[in-house]
Amino acid sequence: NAEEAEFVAIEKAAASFPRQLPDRDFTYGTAGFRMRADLLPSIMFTVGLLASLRSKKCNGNTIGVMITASHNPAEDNGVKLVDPMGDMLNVDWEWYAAGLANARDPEKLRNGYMHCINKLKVDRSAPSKVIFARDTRPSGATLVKALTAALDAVKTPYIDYGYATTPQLHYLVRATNTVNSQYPYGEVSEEGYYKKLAEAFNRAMEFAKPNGAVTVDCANGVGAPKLKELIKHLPKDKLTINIINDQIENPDKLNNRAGADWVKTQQRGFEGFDGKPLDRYCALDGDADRLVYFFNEEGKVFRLLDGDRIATLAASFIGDLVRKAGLDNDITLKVVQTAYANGAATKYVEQVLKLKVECTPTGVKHLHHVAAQADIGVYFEANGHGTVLFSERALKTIRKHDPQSPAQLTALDTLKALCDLINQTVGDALSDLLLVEVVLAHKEWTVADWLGTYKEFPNKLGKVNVRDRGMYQTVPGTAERRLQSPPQVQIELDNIVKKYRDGRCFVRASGTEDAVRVYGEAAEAYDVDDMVGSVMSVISNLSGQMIEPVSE
Ligand code: G16
Repeated sequence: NAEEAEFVAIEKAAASFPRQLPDRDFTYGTAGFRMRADLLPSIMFTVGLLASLRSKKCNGNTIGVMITASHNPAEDNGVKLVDPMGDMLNVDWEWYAAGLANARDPEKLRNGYMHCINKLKVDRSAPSKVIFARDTRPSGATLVKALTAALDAVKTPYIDYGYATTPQLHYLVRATNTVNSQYPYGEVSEEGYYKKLAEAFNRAMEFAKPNGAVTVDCANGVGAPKLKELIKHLPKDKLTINIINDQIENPDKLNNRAGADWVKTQQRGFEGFDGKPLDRYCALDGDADRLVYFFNEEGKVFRLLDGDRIATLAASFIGDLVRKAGLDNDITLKVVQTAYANGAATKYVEQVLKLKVECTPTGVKHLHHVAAQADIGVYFEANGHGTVLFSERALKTIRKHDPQSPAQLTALDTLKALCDLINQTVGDALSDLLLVEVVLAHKEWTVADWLGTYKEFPNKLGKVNVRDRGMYQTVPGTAERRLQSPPQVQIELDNIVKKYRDGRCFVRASGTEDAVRVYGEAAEAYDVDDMVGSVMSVISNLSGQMIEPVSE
């Protein structure tokens, strides 16, 4: 029968992608499966199976598969699934994704597949469709073969969008699934993405003067060619964008001493950075879903404007627009952060912007979920990953509002433009870049003005490479601020932290790398170095592993 024929096809195709590392269990982490690329083909195959089932479960709506390891080194790769409205895969399905990925032989794969169908109540005969794209990693081509082998085996039609940024794939998924709805998200093409952003940017900049040029470090990743395409669509007189680190033909250069993760964790510019005082720079990561700004002050003092800064800038500007448009009684804003948010940023949002802040565990999937419940939810991780979500309720209110003065009309028009400019599916470095440029232009601010809004607590983010990150578990409900196991680490950490004025420090396992991250803040910069260094030593002594220097 048809079902048995499908099993046979799956087993036959799966034989070409044998599972690696039989003694290790794979997990669907912070941003999907991520590891050394040579370990991934079998997982990619099972992701194909799950994407097909997810699409069937979602009434045949299109599901996205993004092949990327984002900020990780070039030899890694990864995969994440995108749900019909362009958001991350429903968390309830992550467990099933891991179950399939961990099937060690054909029989277990068959059982796992049936388990998904039965438990998730999937109608096997329902229609399905998948679209996928990848970043510039050379291993992507092999992984596409594993993915399409699975999709062919279960007869799920697909479209390969080739190279794309992660947010572009999220856009394409939502555009595909809303094409016949009352509010189509945009044209279903990469071109449509550029047109939507450029048109909204043009509207948002109608009454604003450009504020000099911005130079973008593209991490030698897929963001480089895609930003070049976007520039072709932008109005020439509104913004000058210079591009550096665009060497995608040299895979070793990806995220190597360049890009948003390097700039944020090292707190310095890309290799060779020599910015003139107050010249505006920013950096994308390997799949262009993160953005951080930076510049040199007089005397070559490096200054970082990270995700916290983008959140505060966006929240203050959008809050002002809501007020100026006369909508402050109807629409409220909320800011969503993680434990990595600088304490000074949180204080600024609560005390100066007078907005509510909520804290979630790391991972945009968590922040997005909470932000989506607000009228307008501004969410950014400190690493530059984030966006602003406008709820259906807020959009309706904005659309039907009747402005009472020319000033209200202008604010309302700019607000409407931002609703289209800001990616509603996921953090998007290209969309965020245009958002920041709009705000700086409207406020007539330099990067120094932006930096001057509040003074950050000195902070440091360190990383200890460990063999078994699974042993590091945080206490549920603490937004990853406290470790549950190994218990002695939290005890030692508490003893270390109390030695420092205004010290705050936490440890958590990375969901994207075989590493444990250590974040700390204190009143003095030298205290932070000392405190984070001591905590890293505790972990490396325990795990017998190498400490990766925070900075050189
Ligand atoms: C991914 C996630 C982010 C997360 C980052 C680091 O970013 O999308 O939400 O902050 O990993 O996560 P972790 O500390 O668990 O390794 P990206 O840009 O690598 O996709």
